[in-house]
Formats: sequence, C-alpha cells, structure tokens
Amino acid sequence: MTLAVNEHDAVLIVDVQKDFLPGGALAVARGDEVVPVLNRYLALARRKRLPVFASRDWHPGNHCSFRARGGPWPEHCVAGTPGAEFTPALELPPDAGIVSKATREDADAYSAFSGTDLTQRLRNLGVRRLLVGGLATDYCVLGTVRDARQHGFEVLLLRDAVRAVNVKPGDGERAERDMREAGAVAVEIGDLDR
Ligand code: VGL
Ligand code: ZN
Repeated sequence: MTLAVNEHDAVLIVDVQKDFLPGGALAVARGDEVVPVLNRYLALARRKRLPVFASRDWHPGNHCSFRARGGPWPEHCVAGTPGAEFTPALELPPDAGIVSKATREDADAYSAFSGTDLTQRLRNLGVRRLLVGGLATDYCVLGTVRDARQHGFEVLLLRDAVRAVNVKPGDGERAERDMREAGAVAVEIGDLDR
C-alpha cells in the first residue's frame, strides 16, 4: 500500500515529553523508540509542507490525576518543569503548533482536543486528515484519535511511532483496535510516499 499525503494533511505528535520517556517520572517502556521514527514523519512533513502540531501534558502541581490527590499517576508533566519539556531529540519545526492540555487542576484530559482550541486551529488551516503518533497509545493517543474522528477528521495512526503504558497487559493492542474501529487507518512509514 502506498498512500499519498496531500495539502489537507497535518502531523499531530502527542506528548513526546521527557517524563514519558525512559528515566522520566511516568516512563513509557521503549517510549524513546518513537523519536527517530517520528523524525522521519517530520522530515516528510517538511518536504510536503504539512503543518505540524505537538501536544503536551501540561499539569498544575496539584493536578487531580496525581497520587497525592487520589489519582492513578505519579506526579508528571508539571507545567514549566524539565520533565514537561519535549525531548530535544524530537526534531520539531520552529513553527510547530503547540497544544497544552490537562492544564486545569480538577479535570484530566487525555485528548489533545479536550479543552483546547485544536479543532479551530486545524479548520483554519483546511486540515482534513491527521497523521497521529506519540505517547501513550492507550491514553493520550487513544483519546486524541477518538476525538479527532468525532470532530470529523480522518486519521492515519502512525503505528510504528506509538508505544503504550500497558497498565494491564494488552492495553496497547486494545487501544489500537478501538482506534481502528473508530475509523483510524493504521500505517507505517514505508506506506507513505516520499
Ligand atoms: C498520559 C497518563 C497520564 C499520556 C498523560 O500522555 O498518554 N498518560 N497523563
Ligand atoms: Zn497526565
């Protein structure tokens, strides 16, 4: 299968932040493996002049998802801290659109669409289809892809550029199945034209 990208496509990279990478506060196993693959998609975006967006988990210090407040997660991605930074190994273009999410202390927001202006920004650019990769398959990628479909965007799930938390074994595979059932098409770098 060779798929052509077109002027209505954009790349959306979900939460490739230091805290989700090995050594980080909420490290995703082998999360670092997505970075060189995402860099290949970013090179394609540059060649084809596709817009690039990058979401980031951007929590207040007392976020409700943290264990100190009875939530499921260790403290992670507190706004402005080193752990919340994108890894410098990710070759984001200088004009990448940054989407900060889950910024309110009493609501979690796994999706990059939740409580953000992402839909409007994409519509303003005439985007119809999103190429989505990043971390983590079973949380923020899943939430983002579901919402993208709900908002009427086509989705190419970059399956070689996602990794799962897998709190329960199989969560990542289940998430991928859910995303396909929601209409996302799973692709790999070799499926896209250069
Ligand atoms: C995420 C757990 C908690 C994610 C964010 O980006 O997938 N996972 N917060
Ligand atoms: Zn979070």
